[in-house]
Amino acid sequence: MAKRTEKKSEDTSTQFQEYTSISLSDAQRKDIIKNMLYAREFDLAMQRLNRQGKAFGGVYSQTGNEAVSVGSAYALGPKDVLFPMHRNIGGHFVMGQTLENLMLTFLAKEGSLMRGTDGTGHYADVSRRIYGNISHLGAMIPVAAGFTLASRLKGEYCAAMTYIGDGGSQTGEFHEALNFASVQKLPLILIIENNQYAYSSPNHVEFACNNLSDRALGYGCYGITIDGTNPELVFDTCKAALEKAEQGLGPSIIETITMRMRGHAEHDDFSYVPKEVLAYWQLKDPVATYSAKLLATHVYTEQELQSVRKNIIEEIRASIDAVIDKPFPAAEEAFKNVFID
Ligand SMILES: Cc1ncc(C[n+]2csc(CCOP(=O)(O)OP(=O)(O)O)c2C)c(N)n1
Ligand SMILES: [Mg+2]
Repeated sequence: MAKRTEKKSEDTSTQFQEYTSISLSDAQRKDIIKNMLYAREFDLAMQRLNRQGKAFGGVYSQTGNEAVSVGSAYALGPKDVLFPMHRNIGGHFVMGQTLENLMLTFLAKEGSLMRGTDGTGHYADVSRRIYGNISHLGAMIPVAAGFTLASRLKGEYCAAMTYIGDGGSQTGEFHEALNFASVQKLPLILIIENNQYAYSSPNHVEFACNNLSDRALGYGCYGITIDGTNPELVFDTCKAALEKAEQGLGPSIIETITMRMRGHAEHDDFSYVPKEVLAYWQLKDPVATYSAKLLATHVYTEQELQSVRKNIIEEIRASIDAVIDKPFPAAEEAFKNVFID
């Protein structure tokens, strides 16, 4: 067993990971950090490809959101479905999406799941139970609720997990879907990703309640607000919500508190975000703090974790090389699968 090393007094890297799940095995913890690393490294690769003019359209960084996207999707049962949003690349990896499919889609290449017509992951992959991203702003919540109702009408059961931002939580569709899902007691898990900003608007100009999960009382469903940087806390909270849903107790709103560490998309220099706020959240970086926790608890040695990361970086590099010179779709593709032939 590796020797426990003395923690330096200025090392704050583990202090934010105090919550530990009692239901996760070490093998599952390894799986969680691996998916978080895929998410982080994919994100960094997209930022680079955007600067090189190769990933165009919106590149919405999810750096800082890995504990939410991975911890939540990891809690899903084998029949449950995922409706991810623009900062949930981690969930795609958890559901078994391949790097090749993601790279083809995000680089808008011919042969991708969106036939090259989209570069921000608005695809559905029924075989992997991924349905999304319909819109950034609330339109996905009623569809996810409807998906669970359709299964019920067919005499089947599946829960749906979907996501909305702090800004998107202020739309009419949020209210209509939550109200309907609560009345029907649908197995809907709504994760609110409160990353402090909706584009350049901070929380205090978006809503006046203390916590966005307080709204659950008004709908008659469950609501909780948690730290969104600890994947084990996110996992356990989602598992508990999924269990309630399966018992017929209806939807849950889980507000996860994180920080958007970059601009809304890569074109935005986010100069409106105070530097000291970013510095505070940098200390809570979910990938760094969870890595530190897994080292401190001897789930991984430093060398093992470094090699996991290195292999992921190499895999991502290879997937870029395999896809980058593929053609874009023919212009006619843009006219297919629209409302009128
Ligand atoms: C009807 C409509 N208005 C505006 C936009 C542009 N838009 C997309 S996401 C977004 C802000 C979303 O903020 P939030 O819900 O907090 O999610 P975040 O991007 O912070 O994760 C805006 C203004 C849009 N897509 N649709
Ligand atoms: Mg936001």
